Amino acid sequence: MKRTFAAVIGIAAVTAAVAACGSGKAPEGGGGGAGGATTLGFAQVGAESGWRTANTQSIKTAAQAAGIDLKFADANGEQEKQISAIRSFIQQGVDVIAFSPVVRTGWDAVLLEAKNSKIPVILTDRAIDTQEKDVYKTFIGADFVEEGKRAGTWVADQYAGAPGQVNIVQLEGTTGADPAIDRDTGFKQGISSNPNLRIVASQTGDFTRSGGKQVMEALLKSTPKIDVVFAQNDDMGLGAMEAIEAAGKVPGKDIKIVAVDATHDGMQALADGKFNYIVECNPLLGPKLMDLVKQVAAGEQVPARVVVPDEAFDQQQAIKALPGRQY
Ligand code: GYE
Ligand code: ZN
Repeated sequence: MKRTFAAVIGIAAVTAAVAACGSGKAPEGGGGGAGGATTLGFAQVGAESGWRTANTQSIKTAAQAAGIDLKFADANGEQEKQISAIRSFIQQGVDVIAFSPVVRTGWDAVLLEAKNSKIPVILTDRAIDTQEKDVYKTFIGADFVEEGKRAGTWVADQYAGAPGQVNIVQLEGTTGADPAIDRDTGFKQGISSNPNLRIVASQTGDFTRSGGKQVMEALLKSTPKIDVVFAQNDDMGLGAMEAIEAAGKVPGKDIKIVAVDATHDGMQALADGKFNYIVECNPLLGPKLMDLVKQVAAGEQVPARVVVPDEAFDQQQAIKALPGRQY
């Protein structure tokens, strides 16, 4: 039974490969790698956070496991660099291009170039705004509005029925980035059920630990009473945690910290009681991405949106989950 099944898969795979090379139906931009391996050009945001490091690792490992020839570019957080990386992938004639857009806008020109070269594009992790049609095949990633909403709802529930105004500061991610915009939207929806909750300051920490620390240091000086920090990622929350400690206050008690990502360091802070709640954002997109790469390279239809589901953790749940976490 097992053997028959494997054989069928083997034949199906061979047929798909032949179809991809010879039918003329498959996208033609790609020169392909040596021995017919699919070539993927991936343009990464950078290495701003623990999430990003885990995401890069997942993509590299999964490409290798899938036998995909990966060309990896790191844009160091700069859109221009990401655009030139994509252009160079087009020139090299890769089979598929995937990227995680630094910001939401400004991609139309380069995506039209990819389209004209018949190279399919997959948005990974972050979405874009575009007026152009059919410039990407699919978008794989989390629902950032939902993540923000879960964080906001937790805060609203914590202070349900408590008297007096609750002052929240938000540490935003990279300005113009899809997760920064969406988590802000979702968080505001989440806290809207409790009129005592007030966002008294909201500033970007660029999704980095140092950014979160700097912003928090300034906010601790300028804002007399801060009850809650909503950090749009763990790294900024960890930076804020350091700033709070340096100011002689106790993170998790004097000032609560709610974050998004659930990376190892964030989960450790939560287990230690220095964070209060984390909404997960799973960075391990590699395996599913490689499936999609193979499908679009073969000219197959793929769903326009692939949502990656997330969990959420309080202290007890973090203590339980930590040992088994992969990132
Ligand atoms: O939450 C943050 C990273 O796009 C989901 O980018 C990603 C975000 C993630 O820098 O840590
Ligand atoms: Zn979005």
